[in-house]
Amino acid sequence: MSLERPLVMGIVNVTPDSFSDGNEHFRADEAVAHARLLVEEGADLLDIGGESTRPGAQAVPADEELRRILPVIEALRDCGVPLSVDTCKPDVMRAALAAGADMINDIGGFSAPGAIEAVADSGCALCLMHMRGEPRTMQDAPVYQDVVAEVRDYLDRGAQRLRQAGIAAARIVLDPGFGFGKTAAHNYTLLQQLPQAVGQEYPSLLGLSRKSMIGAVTGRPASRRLGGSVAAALAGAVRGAHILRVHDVADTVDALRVWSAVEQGVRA
Ligand code: 7PJ
Repeated sequence: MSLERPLVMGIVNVTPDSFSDGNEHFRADEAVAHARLLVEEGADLLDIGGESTRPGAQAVPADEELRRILPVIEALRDCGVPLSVDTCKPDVMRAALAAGADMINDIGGFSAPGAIEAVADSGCALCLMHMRGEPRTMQDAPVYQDVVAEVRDYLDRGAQRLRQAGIAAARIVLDPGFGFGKTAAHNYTLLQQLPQAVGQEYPSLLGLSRKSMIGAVTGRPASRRLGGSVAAALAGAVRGAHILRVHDVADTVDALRVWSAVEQGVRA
C-alpha cells in the first residue's frame, strides 16, 4: 500500500464487551456489517480483534478467539481493503493468515514463543507494538526513566528480531502502544516526540482512538471522545504517522482531508 498519505485503519471488535449478545452468529454478523460500513466511510484497512486488551482485561483462549474472528475474516476477505488481525497468539496468527488475513497486529510485539515463526514465511505485514507488562496489570503505576528512549529501544530490538528471522523490512510497522503500561503524561510525551519514539526506518501505526489519555485531558467518558480522538489522530499525522487505528473512520477521514487541503491545496 502507498504510505504517502496517512492511512485510516478501522477497528472491528468481535468481543462480548462490544457486542453484548452472546450469540456467536449474531456477533459475527454485527461485526461484518460494521466493518463494511467502515469501508464505505473510507477505511483503508481493517483491524479485526477477538480479544479485549483493555487495561484489566482477562485473557481469552485461542480456540474462543478463533471462533470469534474466523467467520469475520472469511466474510470480509472480499471487502476491498486489507485485513489486519489483532492477536498475540501464534496459533491464532497461523489460522488467521490461512483464512486470508494480510497483516498481524501484535500488541505483545511478537514476543510469545512461536510468534515470529508463525508469521515469518507468510509474507504478511506485521505491526510490532510496545507494551510494558501485560494487559491485566500494565496500568499499575508504570515507571520510565526516559519513556521515548525506552520505547524506541524496545521497538528497535523487536524489529531486529524480526529481521534476524528473515522478515523483510518492508513488512514491518512499529507502534509506540499508547495506553499500554503508560500514564497520560507518558502517552502525550510519546505523541509529541513521535519521530524520536518510532524512528525513521519503518512506518508507524498509532492507536489513540477513545483511549483514557483523551479522557484524561477532556474529562469525557469513552463514548464522548470523538473530538479529542480526531485531534490526537491529526497530531500524529502532522508528526508523520503512517497508519491511524480508529473507531470513528468517517470523522478521521474528514479531518485528514481538510488538513491535506490546507497543506497541499485543493486539486481543481
Ligand atoms: C492498540 C492495538 C494500539 C495497536 C488496541 C483500544 C485497545 N493495536 N489494539 N495499537 N490498541 N497496534 O483500542 O483501546 O494502540 S486495543
